[in-house]
Amino acid sequence: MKTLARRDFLKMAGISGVAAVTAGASLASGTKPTEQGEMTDMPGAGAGGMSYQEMDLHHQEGVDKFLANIGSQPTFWNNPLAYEMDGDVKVFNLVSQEIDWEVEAGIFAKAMAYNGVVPGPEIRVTLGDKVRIILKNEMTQSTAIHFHGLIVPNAVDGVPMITQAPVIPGDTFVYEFELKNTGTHMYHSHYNSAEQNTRGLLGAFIVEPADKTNEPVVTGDYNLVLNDSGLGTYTINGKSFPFTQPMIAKFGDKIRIRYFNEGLMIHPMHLHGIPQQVIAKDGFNLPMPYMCDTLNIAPGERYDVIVDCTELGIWAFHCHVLSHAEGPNGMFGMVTVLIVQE
Ligand SMILES: [Cu+2]
Repeated sequence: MKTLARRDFLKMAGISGVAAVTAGASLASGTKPTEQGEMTDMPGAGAGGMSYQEMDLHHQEGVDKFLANIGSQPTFWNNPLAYEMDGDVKVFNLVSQEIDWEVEAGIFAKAMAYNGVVPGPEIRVTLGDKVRIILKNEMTQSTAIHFHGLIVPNAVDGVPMITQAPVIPGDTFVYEFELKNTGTHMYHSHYNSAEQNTRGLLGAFIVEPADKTNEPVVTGDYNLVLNDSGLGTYTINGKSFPFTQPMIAKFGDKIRIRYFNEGLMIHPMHLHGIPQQVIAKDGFNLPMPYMCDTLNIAPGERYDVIVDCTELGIWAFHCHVLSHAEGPNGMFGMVTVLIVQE
């Protein structure tokens, strides 16, 4: 990931100087995680009695925090899981644990995570590969892994009481199969899933074709995992604005964005300034790619889009259910930007 100096960002934005902001008690977020993980944001609530100056200050604080945070999470967009070879089998290890996960700086939520990160690390393999995924459950709840979108033998479909026994605390379960279909897929819990998936037991599972001749040639490949509910806020890759990271591209770059919705709500993702070309749905390449500026992603869906970075600037990129993105205290939740530099 390229880094962007703050002065360059401001220069690109055409901002010669940002008003000095005093550190206030208020966070930019309009939503706060709770012990119960309930959504507590109330759009419009909290504006009562706030002057426009206070509202402007809170919005500014959020943007300043976002700028200060750029580059602080180098694995934000791609966090591949390493594997070991056992003969011709790629062996991946996943450990599920209950952890405190920092959704915003200094704000921790009760999460469930694979290998200590939300989302879990990306598994990226090639069509025809043989994989072994070893799950060690270190949580206080039972669990199991479902490989969402992959064509696998029924015995490794990961649905407790239907295809396997629950993986109880302390136990290990081994999933082994061969990759029979390509595309953008995911792995996630299929047990107490409204809680386990939204608290973080999920990750990208990408199967590339062995022959890449027909794959789009891109300068960047970004995973954008949407989630809600379990961590008490709305997240992109486990983080809520202003603690998301920007996508940074150069003029003329062509980038691929892979969307995943692991939450309980729909999230129409709107990129300002540049259209998105949708090339695949649920891992299936579309016979007729189409253009849009807002792409609705329902729970369980994946979409692949291409963005031609033909317009310079800092383009807001956010969920257009606006109560997932902005309140009287500023932007929060499912917000990031695409920066197209010279
Ligand atoms: Cu949303």
